Amino acid sequence: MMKEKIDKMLQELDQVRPGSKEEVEQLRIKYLSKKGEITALFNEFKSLNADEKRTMGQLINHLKDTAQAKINELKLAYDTTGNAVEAIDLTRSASAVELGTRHPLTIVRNEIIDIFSRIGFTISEGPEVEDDWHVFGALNFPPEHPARDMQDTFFVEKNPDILLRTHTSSVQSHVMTTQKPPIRVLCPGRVYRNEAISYRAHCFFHQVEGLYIDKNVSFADLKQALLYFAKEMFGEETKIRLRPSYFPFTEPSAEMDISCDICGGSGCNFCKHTGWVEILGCGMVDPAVLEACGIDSKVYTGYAFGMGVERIANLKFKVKDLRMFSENDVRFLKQFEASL
Ligand code: 2NM
Repeated sequence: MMKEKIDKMLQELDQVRPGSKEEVEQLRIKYLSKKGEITALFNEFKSLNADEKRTMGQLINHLKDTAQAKINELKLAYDTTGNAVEAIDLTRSASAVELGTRHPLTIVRNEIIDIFSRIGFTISEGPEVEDDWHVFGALNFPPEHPARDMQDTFFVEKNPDILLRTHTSSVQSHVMTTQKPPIRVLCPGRVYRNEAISYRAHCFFHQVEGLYIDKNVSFADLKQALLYFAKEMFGEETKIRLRPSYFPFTEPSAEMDISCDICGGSGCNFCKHTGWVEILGCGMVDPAVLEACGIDSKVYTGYAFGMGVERIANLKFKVKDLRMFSENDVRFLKQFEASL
């Protein structure tokens, strides 16, 4: 008789699905309050004989514990104001951790660094905010050079001039004034120029510049190093050509083209139907630069080169709008896979 009552209550407790905090409270009253059903069972229990007490005692205690635990659990579904809190499914497996990807400019920069490190270049880095001397003065830029104008360069302070570097050669000014030749450095980093932003220009971009100073460094050494770079970066069949150019810090100066690997030289939009695409500037370090940095230009010569990382990335990945590189759109960024 009592056993049946207990079993029935256990079954009810297992199946109750209260819809509000009040219904939970009613359940507590129904079973566990002074006038509750379980309390009534305890009163009934007193009139049982010793034998029955032994078996029923355990069952009633179990029922009471079960009811209490159930009600406590049901209460957790509501906050202090009685609103339902969202049930947490503890059995659900955790969502997979999504791995990030390297930024395309990082991928290209790392590849450039890797290629030149195999022929002895090491990395130097320096500040983005610089004084005039390290960006222009030491590098043979005359006082009236247009790059020194507010139109082209971002100034942080005037007199003395503090500015955002317009090329990473400023790092090489530091290296040349603080280290003795032989010097063989690569300077990757962000540079700033005061330009109107469009699909092909931004007010900041990224460079890798190289500098090699030693006794007997020649233009032939420069050409050989750059040919090696072009083949490693764009494939063994890649050809290079050098066109005479002008930079304040090098003499002679040249711009380097590589054979267009998009059309294979037959002519396309990318190479403007010339079969060649420009990828970097270079030259022999002007003796005036060496002297300004305290290096004897009668003993030492050097070559230098500089390239835009965005430019190389455009050639490798065919990105049409340069602004994509700085917008942090994950749908764009996720498309690139790094091996370095
Ligand atoms: C370029 C092109 C040509 C260059 C020169 C120097 C330094 F510090 F030696 F004077 N560093 N980088 C250089 C030369 C950079 O970028 C288009």
